[in-house]
Amino acid sequence: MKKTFSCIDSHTCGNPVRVVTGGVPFLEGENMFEKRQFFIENYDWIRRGLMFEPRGHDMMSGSMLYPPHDPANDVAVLYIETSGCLPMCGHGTIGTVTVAIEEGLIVPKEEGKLRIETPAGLVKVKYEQEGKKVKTVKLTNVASFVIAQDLTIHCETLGELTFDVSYGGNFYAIIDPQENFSGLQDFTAEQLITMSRKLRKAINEKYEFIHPENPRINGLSHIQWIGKPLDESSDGRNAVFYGDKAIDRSPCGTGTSARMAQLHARGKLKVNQPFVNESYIGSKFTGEIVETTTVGGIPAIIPSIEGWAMVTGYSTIFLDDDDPYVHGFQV
Ligand code: PYC
Repeated sequence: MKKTFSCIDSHTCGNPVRVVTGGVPFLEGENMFEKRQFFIENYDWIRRGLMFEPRGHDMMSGSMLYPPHDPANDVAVLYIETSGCLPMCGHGTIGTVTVAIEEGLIVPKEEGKLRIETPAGLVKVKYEQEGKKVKTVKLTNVASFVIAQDLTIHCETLGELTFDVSYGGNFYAIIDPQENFSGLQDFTAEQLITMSRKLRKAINEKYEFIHPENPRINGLSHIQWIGKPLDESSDGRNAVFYGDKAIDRSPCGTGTSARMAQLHARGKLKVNQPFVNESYIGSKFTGEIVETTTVGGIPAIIPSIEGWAMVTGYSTIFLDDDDPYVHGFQV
């Protein structure tokens, strides 16, 4: 059997977003969270084939568009990545919106605005265009909150590390500079990846993290290393580890949301105070706390994230059962 997928490729601040426009499967479910579950159980081979080598690579991520379940919304999105199907992906949303608007995949109900159903909840978007090009995308993310502070874990390379765990659409361990960690600027991506993989496993064995309103969102998926910005005018810089071998090339939308929730909880970031966050490669998102709220009784913020994306090309991809690597591989 040979399946054909049409894709429009893009990148958000350096991190890839492959929007699958043809060949997407029909998904059962009443909402995007249930559809994500159905996809994982029945069609994960599509994600693996389109994301992993030889058709993708360690950092590859993407999305599929579905009709909204609530007619007040514009579209529903499934996120696919080397790491799995995230409940929410910020850079993925910015890339998906850019592709969808520039390529005419969505006709917005209201010019310059979109209401997007994600597995993690409703995400509202504003975008600005110059001619046909989308110049910026600003998303208002799901409620983000700190679930644990000052946890400790032993890192083989660095020794004991203290970290907070914060949710921004995914659960992040945030490792600030401290006695045993001078900051991400002193480490190569390879070193961060090797340490992160072991740390995530150790943290998940020692601690449990469950979303208070949706227990099916659980477990630490990402590690966020903090360090000195490359540009002195920026407010922060991160290196976000995801999947098994990836450091986000963008400042990570859900990671920046989690970081802002953590800074707010520690009294270091106020509502409406812009937060310019750099990625490992120095690309930037501007974040802001729009308002405060609670999630299951836990103090939370509603963050916004603004960034840009570029469409890089079209691809038609075959998943052919005659190919021994039809479902991808990682080395
Ligand atoms: O931008 O939210 C994000 C993201 C998650 C994983 C990679 N990027």
